[in-house]
Amino acid sequence: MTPVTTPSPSRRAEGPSGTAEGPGPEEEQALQARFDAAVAAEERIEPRDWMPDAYRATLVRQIAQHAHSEIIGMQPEANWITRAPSLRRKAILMAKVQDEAGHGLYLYGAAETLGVSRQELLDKLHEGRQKYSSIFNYPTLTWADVGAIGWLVDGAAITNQVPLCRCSYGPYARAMVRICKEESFHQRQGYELLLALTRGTDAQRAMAQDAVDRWWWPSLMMFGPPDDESAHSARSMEWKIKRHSNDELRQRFVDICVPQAEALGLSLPDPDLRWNEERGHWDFGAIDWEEFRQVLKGNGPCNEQRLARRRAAHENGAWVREAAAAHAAKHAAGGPRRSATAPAARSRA
Ligand code: FAQ
Repeated sequence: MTPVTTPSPSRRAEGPSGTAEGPGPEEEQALQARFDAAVAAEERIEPRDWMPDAYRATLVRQIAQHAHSEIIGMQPEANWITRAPSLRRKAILMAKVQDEAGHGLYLYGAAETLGVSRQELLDKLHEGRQKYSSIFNYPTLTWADVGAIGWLVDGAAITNQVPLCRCSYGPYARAMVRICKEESFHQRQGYELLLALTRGTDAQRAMAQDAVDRWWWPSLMMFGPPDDESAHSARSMEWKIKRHSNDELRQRFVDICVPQAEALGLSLPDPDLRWNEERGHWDFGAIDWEEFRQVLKGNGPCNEQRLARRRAAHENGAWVREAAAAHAAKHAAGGPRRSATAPAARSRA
């Protein structure tokens, strides 16, 4: 884990000469210089530090999109919880889907440190004003899809997210450390599930191959548009929010997957995949970016269904949020404390 630096008070927005209106132009220049120096020195930017508005906005955009992906990403796999083939598989899948909800919580929490509320972000998701990952707009047609999601989707997520543990913004970087640990279990359970299928009957092997055929290309799209079309990459890399470009990470993922597919006894659906001795990487075929654009526009196979389900879940959960708020308000007003009653309850037991 990257060491956490304590922000120097002089980087804080509320400096001794700060006014209610914020810093004047000269002070702002000095704050900008300090921010740039902190980023260059690999220090962490913390919530109370001064930061450029565009840096804050970029983080809110990326973290919100990431958080939304985690909670929308619960749906495709949750579709298989009731039909998992054994109690063991059901327990594993339930734990995984719950982990994704937890990841959403850490990430909404990280976004809140930037001054946006969770409600505001959820409203934007529900109104289609903020994105979530394209990958979750594809259907899970068979049990093998649960394995393919674990192996490929979680695998792509880890490849993309391990460098985010070194993101310049402290709360996001720290949330990513825990998320990546959990994601690597998810990836292994997917691989192990596929391994069980490929060692099974012909029908099970065919089901595993079919799932990999359908999830391979959408997984490559998770890394975002090619570098020359990526609107935010250059700036995000300067700010050390992103550490690698979309294409670099996509290539890293392909290089990791090819030998793993071989070990599984599965093929990847790309006739142009071949080892390039000169580059020291696997060459791969052209991605259908038109499909990616259509999914982002809302025209993927499951976009409507995913958002409708999310909105319904939010509405159905209103009573839980209200009850939790009422409970918190009661305790804040000095209501009964659990610690006062617990010993008596224990002594009666
Ligand atoms: N889907 O300029 P760039 C998971 C948008 S979590 C949808 O390259 P950037 C765990 C992008 O937002 C998966 N939109 O953007 C799990 C921007 O639009 P905007 C999510 C995409 O931010 C597993 C526009 O295109 N992971 O899987 C996509 O520099 C299993 C231009 O793109 C993260 O969010 C896409 N694939 O780079 C859960 C990781 N790609 O905002 C359940 C953190 C791009 O201007 C089950 N995020 N766009 O309207 C990132 O690393 C970056 O945001 C990228 C995009 C790499 C996704």
